[in-house]
Amino acid sequence: MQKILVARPIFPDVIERLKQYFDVEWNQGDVLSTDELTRRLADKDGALTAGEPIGSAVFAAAPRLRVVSNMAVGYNNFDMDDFDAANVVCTDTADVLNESTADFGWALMMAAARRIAESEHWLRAGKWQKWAYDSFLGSDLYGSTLGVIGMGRIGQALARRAKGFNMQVIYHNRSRVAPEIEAELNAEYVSKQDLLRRADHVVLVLPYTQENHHTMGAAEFALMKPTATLTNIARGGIVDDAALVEALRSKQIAAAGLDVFEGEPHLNQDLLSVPNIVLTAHIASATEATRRAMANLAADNLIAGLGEGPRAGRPPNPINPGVIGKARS
Ligand code: 8YV
Repeated sequence: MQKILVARPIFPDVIERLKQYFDVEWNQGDVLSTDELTRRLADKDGALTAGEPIGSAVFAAAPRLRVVSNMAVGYNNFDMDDFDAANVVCTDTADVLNESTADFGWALMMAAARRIAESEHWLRAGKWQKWAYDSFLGSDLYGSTLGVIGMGRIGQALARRAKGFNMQVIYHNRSRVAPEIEAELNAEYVSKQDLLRRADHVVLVLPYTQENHHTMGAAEFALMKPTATLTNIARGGIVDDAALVEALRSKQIAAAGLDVFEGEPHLNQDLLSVPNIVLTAHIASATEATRRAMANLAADNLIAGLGEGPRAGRPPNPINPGVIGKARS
């Protein structure tokens, strides 16, 4: 039997599925350090990960490793050049999380715009004595302009929901999406600067890459409306968190919703003392059904990638399909 490592606690029934095909080592404890992960992968043929950094140092120590299946749509934890050089297949769980993640983007955006977390903290602190006309005045979503940066599958799912809110949708992306998608979403392609100047609510749904590091920093916040909100459901590092703290404190923008952070799970502590921000712990895909679908898809990718099961040799979500079937180098 081939050997695999499941690097994180996941649903036990998914582990049982994997055991039908593999000799499974399952880490049910803390997140493995890179050294420990490397050590444990030394005799493995495959791995199921959720954000662990993997590149040439791991491959040098793990000569049998042929497939790494990430339980995520984002794979910025993988060094793709190293995967390609070593002929290691990697896979993601794209698509099954689109709708849950788009729902959550709206939840954060609405919470930020309508100051839900701020009001709740105040209420829980026992400060509510009377109704007041100017308590927690927020900004409307209905009839406003939604600016989506990153118009991939999740960005499109998010934009599709804007219709019910009668919002104008503008977007920025590496490249324009197909005209029929623009028409369906009633979305206008604009430059990043235009988007920041015009949008009432900016949502980030782009992958993290070196080029996207600090896509939103001081210069960008300066372009936004003082009534605007920023929501990040993409990756930490796309927003300069320290600059965001300043923009929120100085009321350069009205509010923010963050599900992802630079250096998470360790946060810039200044974020915690800013009132006009909603903070969640990287849970945009976290519904029971979606996390199950992600775990099962990650298992399917590993089973098929390692030549087992009904789709042997054809993993559903390969990121680098060109290396499938090539000998490890
Ligand atoms: C994952 C995510 O749960 O899919 C992604 O890219 O950000 C989340 O849905 C998380 O990355 C753990 O792998």
